Order: sequence, then structure tokens, then C-alpha cells
Amino acid sequence: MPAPPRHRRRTPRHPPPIPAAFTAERTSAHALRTTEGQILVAHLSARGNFLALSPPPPHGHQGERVTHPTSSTRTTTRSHTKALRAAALVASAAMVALAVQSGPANAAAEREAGATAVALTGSARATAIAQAQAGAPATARAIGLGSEERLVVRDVVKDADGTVHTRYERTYAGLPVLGGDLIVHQKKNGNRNTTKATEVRISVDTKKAAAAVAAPEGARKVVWAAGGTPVLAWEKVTEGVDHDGTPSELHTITDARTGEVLHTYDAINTGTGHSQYSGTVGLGTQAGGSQFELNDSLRGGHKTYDLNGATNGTGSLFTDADDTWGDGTAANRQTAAVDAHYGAAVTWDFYKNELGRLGIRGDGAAAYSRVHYGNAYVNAFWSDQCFCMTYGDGAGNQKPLTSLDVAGHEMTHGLTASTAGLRYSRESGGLNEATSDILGTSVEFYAANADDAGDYLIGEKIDIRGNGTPLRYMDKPSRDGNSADYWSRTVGRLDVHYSSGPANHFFYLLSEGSGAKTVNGVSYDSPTYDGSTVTGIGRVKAYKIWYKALSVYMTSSTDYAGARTATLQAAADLYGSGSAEHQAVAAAWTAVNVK
Ligand SMILES: [Ca+2]
Ligand SMILES: [Ca+2]
Ligand SMILES: [Zn+2]
Repeated sequence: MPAPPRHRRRTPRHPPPIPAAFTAERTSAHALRTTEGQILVAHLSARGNFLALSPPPPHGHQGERVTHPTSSTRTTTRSHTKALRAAALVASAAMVALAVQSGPANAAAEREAGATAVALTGSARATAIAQAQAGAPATARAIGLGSEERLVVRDVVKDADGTVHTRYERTYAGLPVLGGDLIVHQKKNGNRNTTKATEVRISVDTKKAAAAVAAPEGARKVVWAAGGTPVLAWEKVTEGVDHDGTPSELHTITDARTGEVLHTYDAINTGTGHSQYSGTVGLGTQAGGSQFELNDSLRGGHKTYDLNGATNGTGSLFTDADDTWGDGTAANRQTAAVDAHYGAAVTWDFYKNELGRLGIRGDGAAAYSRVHYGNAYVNAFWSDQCFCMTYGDGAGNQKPLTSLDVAGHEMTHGLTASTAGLRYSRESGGLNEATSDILGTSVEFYAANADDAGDYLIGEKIDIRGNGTPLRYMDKPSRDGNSADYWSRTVGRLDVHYSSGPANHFFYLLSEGSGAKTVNGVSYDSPTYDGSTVTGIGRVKAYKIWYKALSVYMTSSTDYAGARTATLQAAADLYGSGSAEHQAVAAAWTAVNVK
């Protein structure tokens, strides 16, 4: 039974706003004093991720909150006045009501609910971490650590039933303890237990004489507790490039007394992901503690988080023991993360290799992805405020909106925001949406993934209509029942996901030409407003023209007439005034009634 997307005729709603605190670009630094009186600073990201241990700065960093072990707290934060701008994939957020439990309380369900983590906003998380850090000396004593040992909070997870799980790194005589991480589980009733990476008691002579072997150049002194009896060791990081061009970050740990190599590992990994839509894919991951994280250090450090049904915060970073992720089905929580992480990576590569742009903002910084937003949420959205992408799990939580074209579509909203800034209403809004469809589609073609071959359809993998048909069509946008094929005076009154039609149609015509054509096994038949025949110049030239127009000629108020001017200028710049490409741009616009 075909089901059209819900609420398709309603006024579009923006996705739920993200609390301002969540977006603050802050890191926090937590100072701790070693037994030797040395102060070490643990740096945590705004999202509470452990970043590094370092000596204290001479003055507090601007933009960091420094919490000292004493009660003194100093706060300097950047102001963030950016208004919320968010752009979604479909015309309106189709929210399915949360299931309401009826009948007698089910003990198993109650326990499950109680043991489920509650979403912490960025500020709540930072507060929880600061509190845990303030209490760390007492915790260290309570769990029986030696006098030389200190705890550095890395993460705090709070369950609905009040249980708090605090993850710590450890120092010994001021030295980082590799393999010394532990988790303290504190129940609401005060009961506490501990999970440790090692149960071995640390007793190491850290004096100079104990380090008989000279430090390798650039190495740092650590306690190695990840194998047998903890020893004093040197950790050296060697950055290089693998045979296939993949950067490597090789950590070598040598015994400081004997010079014996105790352990080596490459912190830059390629994990294996079993995606729902793109088959088996390589994933940029990072070794963190005893497990791997979805953290793509080759692409700005893009991370993928599990919102676990929450609608704010970042949830928790995906981790895995063996670096093999997901199983290709929605039943496995990691699967949606595989698709999202892969989509972000391909989009990054497409921008870099095809558009010459390093990251969405062009500054090499990664966005991040959040999956499992809400319950059966049938949408995906980009938010400039958090500089992140968010994906719902789709109808029945079975079809996450994480396909390649959707990922490319969402990231491209960030690209548009940092370039032309096309206002998200009327004709400029339609061009904004079209830009996301155009480059999202280009990302899909660029991936050259046989499990999701390139096509001029949007969302053909996510079954958003429930009858197997795509969300949008570029060869003839009206195939979706709502979008405009051609420009008219009233096109700007349509929802931006439908006024995008003429520009999507332009892109198809410019790439492939008018009439019937089959590409990668998909049949198209693209009409023209005036019955003219348009000859395509190929997709690659078409997206290069569109991107150049977007990045150097379009502005926040560009309308269809302005888009014609901008793309003609871009084509003239790239291929010459009067060139075949330049003429094709003019012909394709005319064919969608933009003259
Ligand atoms: Ca496809
Ligand atoms: Ca597609
Ligand atoms: Zn969109």
C-alpha cells in the first residue's frame, strides 16, 4: 500500500532547535596535582571527550574553562551569536509519536529503561565531568589506588535510574599510565564497583636512574601497564605514510630500563563497516584505550555518535572492540553509524578531490554525525549551529536516513552556508535545496559504489514513501508529484524542496542532455520547456560549474535569474566564454524556462 510522506502539504517546520549550550566551542581543562607537586592539565572537548594531558599553560587559555582541584573556577567562553540555521532533507519533519506503554508495568522493560543512558547536553556533560574531576582524589582513595596515582576523568555516562558510570585515565607520579584506564559505577543507593583495564597494582621507580635507556627522540615518559607488571617506558610517535599513501601514526613503547620494544600500534586505522546501503566499506577509525572509535583522523577527525533516541546532546561516541562495525541491518545499532561515517568520508573526499575544498568550511575542520535521533524519525538535517549532521532511523526504525546521497545532501547544506549562504526561503531556498541534491548526487556518483550506484534520484535507498520510490527525481522533478519542472513566477512560493525542481532539472540536462537515456541501469526521460534539445556536457563539468558559481558568484539573495548569471560566469571562467560548456549552460537554463 503506497504511503506518501506524512504532512507533505503542511508548512515546513524546522527541525527541533539544538540548545545553545550544546554548540559552545569550548574545551575544558581540569588541573590535577601530582604527588611531586606537578600540575597536569587534562583537556576535554566541549562534548566531554578526553583530548590530552599536558603541563599547565602559563595563563588560562582563552575559550577554555579551567577547573582547579581547589574550588577556584575561572570561565572564559567565546560568545556565540550565530542564529540557528538548520536545513532538512524533506519538506517537513514527520515525527512518529513515541510508543506509549500500556498495561501492567513490565519489570524487564523498566530495568532496560532505567539502565539506558540519559542524553546529556554539552553543558550538562561538562558539569558532570568537572564534578567528577573535583571528586577524583576522594574516588581514588575510595577505590584503593596508591598515593602516587591520580584519576583524570574521560567520560561520564548517567543512566535513567541514577547510576553514574565515570571513565578515568590514570597517572602515576605524574606520568600517564597507558592501560591504566578504569570505570567507576556508582549506583544511586551508594553501591559502587569498578571495572579496570588492569588489576595489577602499580609500583614503578620513576626516578631518572630507573630510565637506563636514553629516550628516543621526541618520546615521552610513561608507565606501561597494558601488559603484565607495569614498567617505566618511553612512548614515541612516528608519523609517516603507508605504502598505499595512507598516513600512519605509529606508537612505539619501549621499556625504559632494557630498551625492549613492548608494544607498537598504528593510531590511524581503517576499520571494516557492514553498511545498510553501501555494502562493506572501509572506515576511518582510531584506537582509543582498549577499543576503536569512529573517529576519522584522515578527514579532520570526523566522529560519529549514537544519540540512542535522544534529540539533543551528542550521546556517545561509537566504539568497538575489533574494528569491524555493523552487520548491514538496522537491528545492529552500529549499522546506521557505518553508513553515516562512510557518507561523511566520501563527501569529504569528493570536496577535496573534485572541488579542491578541504572540509565543509574549507578549513580542514570536520563536522560530526549523530545517528539514532528520536524514535522512528523520518528525516535528516544539517545544523550550522552545531556544525553537525543528524539522522533519524526512518519509519519503524528500519530505514535510517543515512544513504550516501542523503549524507552528501546534508553536508552540502553546511557547504552552502559557508559559501553563498543562500537564504532558506523562496527562490534562494529552492537553490539551496537544489545545491544539496546536486552535490549529494555527485557524491553518490563519485563513490562509484556498486551497492549504491550513482543515479539522478534522491533517497532511492531509504524508502521514505514506503513504496520503494525515491524522494525526488532530477530528470523530471514533477515525477514526485510536488516539484516544479520549470521556473515560473510562482515557483518561489513552493516549499524549498519543490522549488528546487528547476535547478535539479537544469543540472540533469546540463549533465546528460534532454530526452530518454539510461545511466547505470536507471532510465530517465528529461523534457524541456520549449521542446528544445539539450546536449549534456557530462556530470563532472556540470558540478564544477555549479560549485564555482556557488562559491564565488552566488549570494544569500540569488534567485533563478541570478543562478543563470552565476553559472554562466563560472562556465566562462572554467571553459571560456562562448565555449560549448558555456553555451550548454545557457541552453539548459532556457530549457527550464530561466532566460
Ligand atoms: Ca544510488
Ligand atoms: Ca541517489
Ligand atoms: Zn535539504
